[in-house]
Amino acid sequence: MKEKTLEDYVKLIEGMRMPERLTAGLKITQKQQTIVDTSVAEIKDKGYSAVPSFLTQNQVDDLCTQLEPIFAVTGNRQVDDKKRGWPGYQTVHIPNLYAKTRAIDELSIDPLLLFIVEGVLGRAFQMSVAVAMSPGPGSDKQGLHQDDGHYPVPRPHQPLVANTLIALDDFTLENGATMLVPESHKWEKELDPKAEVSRVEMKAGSLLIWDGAVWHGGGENKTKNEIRRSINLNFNVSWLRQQENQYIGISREVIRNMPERLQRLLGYNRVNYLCGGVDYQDPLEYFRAN
Ligand SMILES: O=C(O)CCC(=O)C(=O)O
Repeated sequence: MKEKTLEDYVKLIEGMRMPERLTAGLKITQKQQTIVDTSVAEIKDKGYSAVPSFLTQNQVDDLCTQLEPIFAVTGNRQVDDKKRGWPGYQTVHIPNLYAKTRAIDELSIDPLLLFIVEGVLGRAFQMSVAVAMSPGPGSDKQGLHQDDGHYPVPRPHQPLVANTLIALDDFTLENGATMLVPESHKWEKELDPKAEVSRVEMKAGSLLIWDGAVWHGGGENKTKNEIRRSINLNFNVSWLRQQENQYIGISREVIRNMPERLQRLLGYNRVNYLCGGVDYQDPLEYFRAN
């Protein structure tokens, strides 16, 4: 690495700019803009929103084929965690997806998805963790939980996490369609066990997105032969730590070959002027040069 002179540093400091939005240059149709506006308003109000036909059946089929080796290692494990309220058979999720497959790269930077996430979290957001999920027959329901529980801040608070499920199979009451407690993202209190739970039934190809403060969980899969596959893309504000360490999880070689928008989404980006930079430089430029 070449040593920098005082002049180099002065140039770098003076050249510092706010990073562009992750949505910069993306185009959506008027119809999609209406979906974004409706979805963001619903998430603000109720805590979650479902977008039907987010993917076509061909896209769903393609994802299922590409992700087959990953779904092959999901399954049930027996849990005896009565204190946490998750006893029974719980499915094993598979994280660190970008290290294992290229199948979700384009999906992760889908314009409609990014505009909705930006509407919920604001301009500074990133991928927190990407997971494959496929609770099968015999999976018990999950305990209701919040996805932003690892950030110890008082509630209610501004949205810190926008979590999503992209359904690759139909979500039905029988196979465990997601349970959510409407408006619970506005609560100051802990979970109210008597709170009314809504279920989101949706067709394969739909997108479910929620504020990470909403109490929710997967339902029981009561079927004999249906799995409920989904891709879980979990975003958070980029001034908080990612749930999964993307810098260590994904090799430099894999990152190097990704589209720039995805590199930035995964954390190779600055927040405002200084945060996340290296030696006064945009981290992606620094990464490319070193
Ligand atoms: O499978 C679902 O519907 C929800 C999954 C979930 O909330 C989780 O695994 O944390």
